[in-house]
Parts: sequence; C-alpha cells; structure tokens
Amino acid sequence: MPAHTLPSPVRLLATSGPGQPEASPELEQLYRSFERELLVPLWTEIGDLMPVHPKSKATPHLWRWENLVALAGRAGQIVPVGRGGERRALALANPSLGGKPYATPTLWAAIQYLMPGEDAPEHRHSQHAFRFIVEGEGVWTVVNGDSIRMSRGDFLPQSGWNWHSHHNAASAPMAWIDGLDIPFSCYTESQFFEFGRDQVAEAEKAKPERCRSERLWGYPGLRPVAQPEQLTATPLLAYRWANTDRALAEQLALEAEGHPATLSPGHAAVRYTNPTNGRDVLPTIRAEMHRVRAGAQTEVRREVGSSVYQVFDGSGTVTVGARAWMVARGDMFVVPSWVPFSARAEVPASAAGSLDLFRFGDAPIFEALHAQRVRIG
Ligand code: GTQ
Ligand code: FE2
Repeated sequence: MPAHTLPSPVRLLATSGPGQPEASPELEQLYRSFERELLVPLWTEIGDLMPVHPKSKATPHLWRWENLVALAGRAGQIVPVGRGGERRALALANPSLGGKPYATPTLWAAIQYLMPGEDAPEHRHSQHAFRFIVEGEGVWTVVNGDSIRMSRGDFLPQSGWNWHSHHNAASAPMAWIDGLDIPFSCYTESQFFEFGRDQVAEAEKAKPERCRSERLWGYPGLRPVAQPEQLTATPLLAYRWANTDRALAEQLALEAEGHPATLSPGHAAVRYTNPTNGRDVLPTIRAEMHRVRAGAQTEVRREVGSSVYQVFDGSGTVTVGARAWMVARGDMFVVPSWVPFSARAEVPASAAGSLDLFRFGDAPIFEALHAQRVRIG
C-alpha cells in the first residue's frame, strides 16, 4: 500500500499529444512512483495551470429578484435573526463553485432581509462589505455608532473591522443586497471576526435623514480640513441615489450636446470612490452604476476578475459569454473572469427609459497586483 494516495482527480494518467511521453509499462510505473512521493509533473497539467487566458470555473448565471425576495420573505417568517447566525442573508451560490456560497471565486453576494422591528446584532470582521438597496426603506445600519438610512438606490460601503448592526425601524419588511470579499478572504486565509454588544444602545437607534459621515464628507470637491488627508477606506458611508442619478443623467445630456462624457454612445457610468484619494471605495471591491440609454448597447468587454450585477431599473438584454437573458428590476447575474459582457436597453413602449445596472467586482485586487487586463470588442 502506498503511504499516500493522491485524490482521484490528481491521479496521473498517461495522455497523448504534443510533448507527452508514449504510454508504456515503464511510464505507468514512473507515474505510480510519483504518486507515492506526492509529486505531479508539469507536463500533464500545464494546459490547466497556465491557460492562454483566464478560464473561469465560475459560470454565467442569473437569479430572478422575485424568487430571491419570495424566499427571503419566507425565511423572514420561519428563521429568527440573532446572535450566532448573525444575519438572515441568502448567498448566491454559483452552480460551478462546488455548492459553496460564492457568487464568483472572490465575491459573496446575498439578499438580506429584516422583519419590522428586528435587529441584526453588532459584529465586526476583516472582510470588506457594502449594502445596495434596489427597493424599500426603513432599515438603518449602524457603523461605529453612525446610524445610516438605507433607501432605494443608495450604496453603503463598509470597510473591514468596523462594528456594524442593522435595525428595521419600519412597519414593513425590507430586503437589500450585501456584497463582501468572503471567498477571497477564505482562499487567502486572512479572516478575523468579533462579536459586538448583544443590544445596541437605544440612542444609537436614531433615525437621522443624513448620517454623520455624509454631513462631514458628502459635499463634492470639498473635504473637511480637520480630518486625515488620506484614508485607505472611504470615510463616506452613504452614496445617495439622487447624486448617482444626476451624474448619469448629465453624462447622457452632455453626450447629446456633443461633449465627450460617456464610455460609448448611450452608455454612461460612474464609479463610487473614496473622497480622500479618488480611488475605489474598498480595497478589494469596486462598485459602479451604469446607465444604457433606451435602444443603445454597451461595447463588448472582457476583464480579468469577476463581477456581479443587479438590475436597478429598466429592462433589456444582457449577454454573458454564451448566455443571454432578458432582465428586469432586481435581477442579479454573474460575469466571470474574462467572459465577454454586453448589455442592451430595451426601447420602452412609452416614455424614454433606460437600463440602470449596479455592478460590483474585484478589480482593485488585480490592479494592486498589476494583473489587470481589459479587452474591448
Ligand atoms: O450584514 O453584516 O451577507 O457580516 C454576510 C456577512 C451580511 C452583515 C452578509 C455579514 C453581513
Ligand atoms: Fe457583517
């Protein structure tokens, strides 16, 4: 009996092809001795280890919002939220990632749900996170004592190791989506986690229209002189829909007036940035909002790294590799690394509409490592 056996996918098989040795009893014997010594030759593996471009294990996949909300709502009736389980969150599990709760190899995407009056308990973790709200209102998230209103279209980044809890102050349930770098921190074995107080002080359950961070940092082009010059994580904790909407509308208006403003004709886009340095809001996650004018189409684009999209408004068709879906508000889908992506906005029967797509991805990781590549067309 060999001291060790390689797991079956790694069992060495004689293969034919360029650069491969002829099958023979000697080769068979050599391969069995490699296995006993836990050695794997490069020549049998090189195609998988070093492909000519990324070949993601993840597959394009779409989740319909109506199904997500319906199931989260049923969980709301049956599953309590509290210390231990921490959150009533349902993660999108990419069908090609072995049943793990990973939307892509690096990104967690989940729908979270709170019933009226419910609290999700305070904790903190090294993983970076954000919330994005496609519908509803009434939940406040408390980050380091700052109580932040969550309403449709708002983007709330929450960098690692900050205390946070959520509180539904409304009389209706509310759903939103979370994005985190949980899979990335699992692969890199770099996670830390700590429970906070079981009950957040009533004073911290205030329901201000505007949180402290946006009162301090929420004015474009203006920074509070008393605050630190450079912060790796954004000090602005709420990016409000009114600003995002206006920024996108103005890009399309400027384009119509003949000024360069958009990514390509009819395709406006903004990126959420850290006001202290103009860089991505989180060290591992990039977040953007895209608007495709009715009847327009984005360029076909592929990028190193993966993204998750949620349709914010409008309807249209998205094409991800060999898949194409008609999408509507709330639908979520995955674009794996180096898989071509494009979107086309439907021409609505009445009123000028457009397709708004919220996107988050792991590009900052690859940019930091100088491993980022983009190809258009
Ligand atoms: O709301 O704090 O979807 O810690 C996953 C982990 C949400 C949260 C998730 C989390 C949270
Ligand atoms: Fe959390």
